[in-house]
This record gives sequence, structure tokens and C-alpha cells, in this order.
Amino acid sequence: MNNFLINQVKKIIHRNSLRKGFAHFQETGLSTHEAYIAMRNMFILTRGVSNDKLSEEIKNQRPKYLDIKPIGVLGDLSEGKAAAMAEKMEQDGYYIFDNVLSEDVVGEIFKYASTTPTSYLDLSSPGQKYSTHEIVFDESKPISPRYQFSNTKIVSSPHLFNLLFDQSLLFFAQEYLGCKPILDLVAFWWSLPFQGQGKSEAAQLYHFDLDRIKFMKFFFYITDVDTNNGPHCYVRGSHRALPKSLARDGRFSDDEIEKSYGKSSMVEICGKKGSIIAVDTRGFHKGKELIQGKRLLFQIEFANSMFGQSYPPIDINIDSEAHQDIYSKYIDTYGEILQLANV
Ligand SMILES: O=C(O)CCC(=O)C(=O)O
Ligand SMILES: [Fe+2]
Repeated sequence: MNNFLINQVKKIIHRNSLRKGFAHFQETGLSTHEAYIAMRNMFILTRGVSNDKLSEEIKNQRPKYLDIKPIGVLGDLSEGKAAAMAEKMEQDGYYIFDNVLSEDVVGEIFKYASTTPTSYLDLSSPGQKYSTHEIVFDESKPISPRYQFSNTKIVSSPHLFNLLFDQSLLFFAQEYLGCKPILDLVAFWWSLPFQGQGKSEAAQLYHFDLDRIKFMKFFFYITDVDTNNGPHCYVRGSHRALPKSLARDGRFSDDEIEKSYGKSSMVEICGKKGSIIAVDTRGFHKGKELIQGKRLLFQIEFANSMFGQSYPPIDINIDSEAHQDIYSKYIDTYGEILQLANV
């Protein structure tokens, strides 16, 4: 059989498996590993079209909230401001906001991260494994390129917790996703120079994320980020159709990316501490390996569906009435991964 026919047969098999798996998810809310793998395979075989089609279906099933008050860390996004920003992001795959986190908030988050024990990427065995024991980050004694806080540690920081419920972020995510967003992932980590070791595991080689059908991440720089201490690198416009030559899963070299897209599309996103960036990481991206210094980054992901990879839920306690109101009003957004403890 020639390659074309082989691909057609593969497509039929993966399409069936995806269709069956997605229908099962819609009935039961459960996503099987087999269906998740079929989504990834279909994404590659159709160079993205399969995900775009599913997203169109989801738009009808999860119509936008009409009552969000779009005010928060991104400013006041009413009067069409979010739509214009989302349109720019639709073109480029990322958006750098003018608004930044306040110095006080950045300072408090930095202090929390400097004093709270964290796991670290353990390179002593293969795979992307984090240590079970936690240590307080010490940049003078590097033992890993990446130190990642547990979800429990993230929700224990009042300032990070606040950001999870920020209504300007929710509003922007809804504008970009075109439907009710789901908060599906949070991450908070330090990066350090580590002589090129663990680059793949630390997401420092180009790749695309594909845990969900459609998703976007907010990045918050908590330290100043320049070309030497790990800017987020993004290939402008690469969130659209996947080029034939790059239609596979895995990690990609800078050269491979440059051949397809050209150097001028490869953007290094530097920024002062407090910077806020939205990124559609279905496009090619990486964290640049650090040459010196350190980077502290907080990240929140919103998706259009929980279909795909499974993550464990996070137990939370809500003290403030405002957060309680938001949580219950937008339970479809916050209730998927955040579970009220002691209920
Ligand atoms: O460290 C970065 O800038 C990118 C990390 C990454 O690949 C991701 O968050 O999906
Ligand atoms: Fe990534």
C-alpha cells in the first residue's frame, strides 16, 4: 500500500475511535485514554482540522456566559476590548497584555515561592518525574532545571488563588475559546540554568500541547524575563494548520522549526515581572533554556472541554464570599478541577 492509502486507513480507524470516545465522554463525562490518543492522532493526520471541527460542535453545546463582569487584572474589558484582543490572538497565537500584576502582588507571590517547599524535576531516572520530597528553592545550589509547586501549594497562596477566580481572565478566555471556558490546569514553577540537561522534560524544546481539544494558557512572569533567563518562545501563527513536514508528535529542534516558519516568526517573549501573556500552546512553543539567572512563572489554563488527558482534582477551601459566589455561579468553569474540601 502506498503512503496515501495507509494514511487514509489510519484516518478511518482513528476517526472512529475519536467519534466513539467523544460520544462516550458527552454521555458520561468520562474520557478514555484510547480516545485521547485518537484525538492526538487525528490532530496530526488532519493537521489540526479534526480539533477545529470538534470545537465548532462544542461552541453550540457550551454557549458563552452572558453575565461576566469583565474587570480584573487585565483591567476593564467591557465595550468590545476583549474581542479586539482575542482577534489579535487569533492571528498570532499569543497576546501580550498592557496590564501587569501590581508590584505588591508580584512581591508577595515571589516571597511565597521563595519560602514554600517545592518538588523538582528529578533527572536521575528517565521520563518527566517530579521528586516526592519537597525542598525550598535555592538558586545557589541548583539540582534541577525546573522546580514545580504542587497544586495544593498553589491554592494555598491567597494571591495565586485570587488569580484563579479573576473575572477579566475568565472573560478573555471565553472570548478566545468562543464558549464557556473550563479552568483545567494550573502550574507554578522556577526554572534555572542546568547545562542543557533535562531540556525535553522541562519543555525547553519546541513542541505543541494537545491535552485538550482547544485551550489557552495565561502566563504570569513573577521575575523579570530577558533573553538569558528563559523567555517563553512562540512561533507566530503556528496555532493554525500544522505544516506537512512537522505533522508528528514529539519534540522539534530549532532548525526544523526555522525551516518551516522562518526566523522572523520565532518570537522570544521577554517582559518585566508582572507581565501577563495569553498563549494558544497548540502552536509551537518552548521555554528557552536559561543561560543565567532564574525564572518564576505562574500559569492558568482554560479549555473548551475536559475531553482528553485526565488530571487529578484539587481540594480547595473558599473563605471569601466573593470567591464563593463566583465559584457557584460559574461552577461549569471552576468545578471541574477545583473541589470544595469537607463537603
Ligand atoms: O516554559 C515555558 O515557557 C513553556 C512551557 C510549556 O511548554 C507550557 O507551559 O506548555
Ligand atoms: Fe508546552
